[in-house]
This record gives sequence, C-alpha cells and structure tokens, in this order.
Amino acid sequence: MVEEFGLFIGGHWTIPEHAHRFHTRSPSTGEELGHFVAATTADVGRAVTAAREALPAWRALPAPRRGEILLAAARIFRERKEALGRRVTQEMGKVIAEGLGDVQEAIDFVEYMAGEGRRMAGETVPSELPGKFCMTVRQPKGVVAAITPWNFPTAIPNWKIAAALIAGNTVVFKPASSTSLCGAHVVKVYEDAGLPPGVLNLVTGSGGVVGDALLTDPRVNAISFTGGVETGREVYAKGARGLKSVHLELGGKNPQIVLNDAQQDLALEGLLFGAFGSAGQRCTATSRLILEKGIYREFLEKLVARVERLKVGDPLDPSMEMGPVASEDQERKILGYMEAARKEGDRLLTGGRKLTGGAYDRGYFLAPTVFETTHGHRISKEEIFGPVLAVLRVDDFAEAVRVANDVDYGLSSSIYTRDVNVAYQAVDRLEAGITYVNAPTIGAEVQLPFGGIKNTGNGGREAGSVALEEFTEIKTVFVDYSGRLQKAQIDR
Ligand code: UN1
Repeated sequence: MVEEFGLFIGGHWTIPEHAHRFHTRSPSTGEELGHFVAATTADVGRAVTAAREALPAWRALPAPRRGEILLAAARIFRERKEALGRRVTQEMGKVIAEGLGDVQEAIDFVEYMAGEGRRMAGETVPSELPGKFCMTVRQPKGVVAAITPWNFPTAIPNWKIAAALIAGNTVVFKPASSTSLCGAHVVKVYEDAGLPPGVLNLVTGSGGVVGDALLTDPRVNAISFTGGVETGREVYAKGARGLKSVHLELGGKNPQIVLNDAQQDLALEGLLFGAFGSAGQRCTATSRLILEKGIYREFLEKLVARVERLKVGDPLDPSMEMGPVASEDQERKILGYMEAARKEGDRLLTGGRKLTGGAYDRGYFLAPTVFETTHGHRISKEEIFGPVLAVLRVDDFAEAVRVANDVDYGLSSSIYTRDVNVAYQAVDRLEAGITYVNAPTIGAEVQLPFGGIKNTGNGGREAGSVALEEFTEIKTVFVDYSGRLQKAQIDR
C-alpha cells in the first residue's frame, strides 16, 4: 500500500498546486511506500509563518499543560508502536526489533520530556543587596527548525520536537527525504494528540531547497540538526550568518577496546550488536575494534566465525540479525570504503561484498565485513556508516587509548576489562561524549545527555534534562522589594 502525504502547515495537510512529488522506497524490496510533496522555498516560508503565528499562544500555555499534550502523543505512539516500527523497518531497513526500538525510544523520550514540563528549573541565588530577589527562568527560543536523518526516523525527530515543544517553542520539521513516511507519521501522532495548529509543521523535500530555506529564514530562531559532518559545517555556517542558535549532532568513529583480561564472550556479543546493529548505520556504531595483543588471534577467530553466522535478509523477518543498508547511495559509499581498504592493503577477514541472488537482488544487502587494518588507513579514521568493522592491534592499554583518541570524532566509546581501575582510567581519558564499560558503543538511554566532542558536534547535548539548554533562553530576573533605589556595586 502506497501512502500519500502533503505538507502539514498551520494544522492542515496541503498539497500545493503544481507541486513536485517524490516517493520513498523500501531498501530491501524496492517497493514504493509513500508519495510526498517536494516543498518549495515559498512553502517553507508559509510553514515558518504558521509557526510564528502559533508561538504566542503556545508559549503562554503553562508548561505542565504542554506536557499533557506530549503525554497524549506518547500514548498514541505506544498504541501505534507495532505499525510504526514496521514502517521504520520497511522504509529504512533496520531489523524489526530495532524498528520497534526506534519507536520505543520516541515513547521514552516524549514521556520524559512531558515530565520536564513540571520542572523546567531555573535557579535562585542571593542578591548582594537587601530586599532584592534574584532568579532565572527558562523561556522558549521561538521557532525551531528540526532537520533530522534517516537512521532513526522516529526517535531522533522526537528528541528534537518534544524537547522544543515542552519548552514552548514552535517547530518546523524537515525529515530526511528517504524516510519521509516515518516523518509524516510522527507529525500525525502529534496532530491526533491535539497539538494546536501551527505548533508543529512538516515540510518534506530535499536538503538543498527545504533545509536551505529554513537556515536562511530570519524568522527561524534555532536549528537542531543531526546528520553528516560536511552538511553540518554548512548548516553551522548558514545559521551563523543569521546569528541563529545552531545545535549539531554529527558523526562518530566509535571504538570498542577489548583488553587481555576482558570477558571475551561478552565483548564479542557486544561487538556484534554495536558494529552490525542497524547495519552499522548509527552515529554510535562500533566501527573500530581495538584489541590488545594477548588475545588478538583468539578473539579474531571467534569474531570471524560469529560474523559469518549472522543472518542477513528481510528485516521484517524476526529471525534476521541484519537488514539491507538504507539506500543505493549508502551502498555505493560503503562499497567504496571496502575498495579503499583493499587498495591500502588492509586484510579482509570476512564479507567485503554485496550479497546477491534471490531476494538479495531486490535490495541493498551487504555482507557484514571485517578488515584488519593499520592505524592511519582510511577505514581506521573515516566514518563509514555501514556494516564494516576495522580491527586494530595494540600492545597495551596506553596504546589502545592513544589509537582510540586519534580520530576527528568523539561520540561514543567502549572498553571491556575486568579491572575496575583501568575502566575508570578509560572513563577519564577516552575523548568521547559517551563511554561504556563492559557494554557496546550503542544503546544510549533518553534520560541521559547524548552528544560528543571534536567533529561530532558543536558542544551541545540532546536528551537528558540538559536537552533544554538547546531549546531555551535563560532570562535573569531581579525583583527589588525594598521600595527604594538600590545600586549594585555602588551601595556597600
Ligand atoms: C544515532 O545513531 O544517531 O545509542 C542515535 C544509540 C541510540 C541512539 C543512536 N539510542 O545507539
């Protein structure tokens, strides 16, 4: 069944006259899934107008009331979890357990943010003068543009939308074009939850047109973007011109370190999930295995045997462990990295090719791949965003940390060891926004901050209560109840 969606502007689904259309397809079967409008600059302008107009009433609504609407949305996400999870799997290709997980992460986050409506804390601090009260309160930034990727087509839009909404902002949402169906269904949930018209608007289409129009519209106050580092730089530069608040969540090159004393089977299961979950298409995916020399051969042998048994196929089939990669572009890019690895002399241990024959021929299926590489080679440094694991051999913990840190990214990291001292030293030294001990690089929970350092972003964090930093302005308030003019710094 092919679904059709227009733009959602000011509370109405609209298909502008003479609209250009595009569609999304399943990366596992090639079947068409949805038809959408390629919004023009003028359409985006109308969406921003709607968001502007809805702002005064929405920001005036007490935050706990806004929270009630978010809770209603969370309930609907829960009711539709099965159907939405299937759509994630159909449109993006991750296996069904992970498609459902994507929706669960949205539910968790929307519920969590609804609670924030009864907190949204500022601070009170003493004044240097008598009869004077000092405090801070949080106020919305205004109109927020949420520009989101295809790899978590339900969770990541909600990380941005729910946080922006609870803080009293209104939103124009642009999903990745290849997962527009998931994006449209997210918006429908909020519509059905009773969100007032104009508070959340949907503009589908390309980054070049729709993204650009959002970045250059002076009425957009804040941008929250998740995607690749090169696009991130452009988003930052364009936002800077308008002095907008820009939050960026970009790539990763996440290491899993396994030391000689690690519980090997645990480390192996974690690695398989971290490296090949979502076919490696997570910002948090494990793309480097850093192995201490004492267990190097033994661990690699087990790893290769296990990777060769991974079941790759129809992501809707619950017995499959990996589905296709998300698009032809993705496939080309990942095969390009395999080629680069071969050229640099990296040793292929397993995989390294497109899967063909039977149902594989209808989609973008790649074999889970492991290369032994040398630190400095391309696959040891660049984000691949696919099911390709680069293995690096190190002499000891100190070298493991040096190698782990010697990349341009710093999102997630993981270490497997039974030595608690070494584990904490890793927490101190690994240059990353997230460190896991005895757990894989993926699996962040919504009540904790999510984000990274270096080229992974520009300092902000999503999720957790600190997510509100990206979506609120701090107002400082002085109330002088002394009844006379008091002069700070002068009256002493
Ligand atoms: C991402 O890949 O952009 O920790 C987000 C995880 C998920 C979120 C990943 N909860 O892997």
